[in-house]
Amino acid sequence: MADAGMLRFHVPEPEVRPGGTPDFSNVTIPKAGSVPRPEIDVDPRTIRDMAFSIIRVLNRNGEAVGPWAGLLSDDELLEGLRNMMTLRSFDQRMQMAQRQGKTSFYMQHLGEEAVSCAFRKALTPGDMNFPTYRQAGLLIADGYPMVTMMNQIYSNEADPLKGRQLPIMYSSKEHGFFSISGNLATQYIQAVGWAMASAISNDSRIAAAWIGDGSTAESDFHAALVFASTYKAPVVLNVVNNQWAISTFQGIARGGSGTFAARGLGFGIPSLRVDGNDYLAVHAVAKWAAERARGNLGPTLVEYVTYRVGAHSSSDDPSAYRPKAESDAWPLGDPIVRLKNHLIQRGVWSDERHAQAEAEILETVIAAQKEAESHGTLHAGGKPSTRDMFEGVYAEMPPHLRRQRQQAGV
Ligand SMILES: Cc1ncc(C[n+]2csc(CCOP(=O)(O)OP(=O)(O)O)c2C)c(N)n1
Ligand SMILES: [Mg+2]
Repeated sequence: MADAGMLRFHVPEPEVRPGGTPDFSNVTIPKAGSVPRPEIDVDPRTIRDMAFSIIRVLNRNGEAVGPWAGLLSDDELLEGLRNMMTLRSFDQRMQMAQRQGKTSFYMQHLGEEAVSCAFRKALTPGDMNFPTYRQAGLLIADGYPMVTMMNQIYSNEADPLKGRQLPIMYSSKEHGFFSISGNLATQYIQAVGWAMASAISNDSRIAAAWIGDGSTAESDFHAALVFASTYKAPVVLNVVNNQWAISTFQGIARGGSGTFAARGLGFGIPSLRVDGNDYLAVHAVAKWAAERARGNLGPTLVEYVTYRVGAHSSSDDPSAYRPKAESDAWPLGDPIVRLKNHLIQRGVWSDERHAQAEAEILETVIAAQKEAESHGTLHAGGKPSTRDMFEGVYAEMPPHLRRQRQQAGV
């Protein structure tokens, strides 16, 4: 019997803390190829169990199996591998640049490269992503110049945003990448609104919303689901569950819902979970969801099950809140290694070619870095002009800003 008069509330705790042995035995991993692929106009009530399973294509032997396999050619897969390797190499160099004081701040994607790189390939030019800081792969996979990204990271004279944004908070309309906002979950309501506007203007462009596990606790996430489901907005609702929200484990934001995908069920939104470290599975599910959106079938909620191997940001030390070897114990492996093994298994790749590609990519990233550094870094060389701070925000500059500009003498 409950204690009469003694009320308690419940604070979920991670299974293991620093010093403990990592344990993911509670993460149920279905066999690759075992989850069916429904028609895109499926009645969401008939696929509720998909919100509790995990769609996987690549098996332990590196083979692509099951109904979600077979969409990508050798060349497309090789390009996917190259994009993920480029993102990883880019991250390594920029993380190092942060340590060298060339930028104030950096956030990497280590272990999560497949999510954004594969998703990008399921979209059509003109579609609009509303990303967080953990989806630079959308830009890399779309051919956005690395040197432009670096110019912004360094806040140098060639920074396309002229020092008015945090480093890594990119923006590119041409590449379907809405300006990143540090205010998390705003991406969800904005994506749904953009998608509705696209439909209102009889356009064919769809939107993609992005959010992390932790940020689904924000009310914007839930408000966006109301609008998306009621109006059947042409949007793909992505939740990247990388197990951590800085030092808070995913169980806090997930609460009693079992999975993040299950959050969509109460709204009648088809909700799937996918192995976020499986390039082929991510791409196939993204394509399925994008086709639904473009076919006026409404939103799809997709939970990418992955793991944040690196620190949250350059300001974070994960050893304070999780066991050091936890990422090694993560049961879904590494996305680059898994795609590499698949390509070797297909007979179009080898360890030697991989090592060679790694060296070539590093060379390309270093060349871009040299070029960016010729335009300046945080504490050295060219900077955006002080005048830029006052431009480009208001159509007509308000009097207080005019006064400040005069005082600054620019
Ligand atoms: C609305 C809002 N609240 C708090 C923060 C501070 N903050 C920055 S990142 C972060 C954790 C987000 O975790 P998650 O959503 O899981 O994304 P991840 O970093 O794991 O990709 C928090 C709380 C913020 N940026 N915006
Ligand atoms: Mg997270």
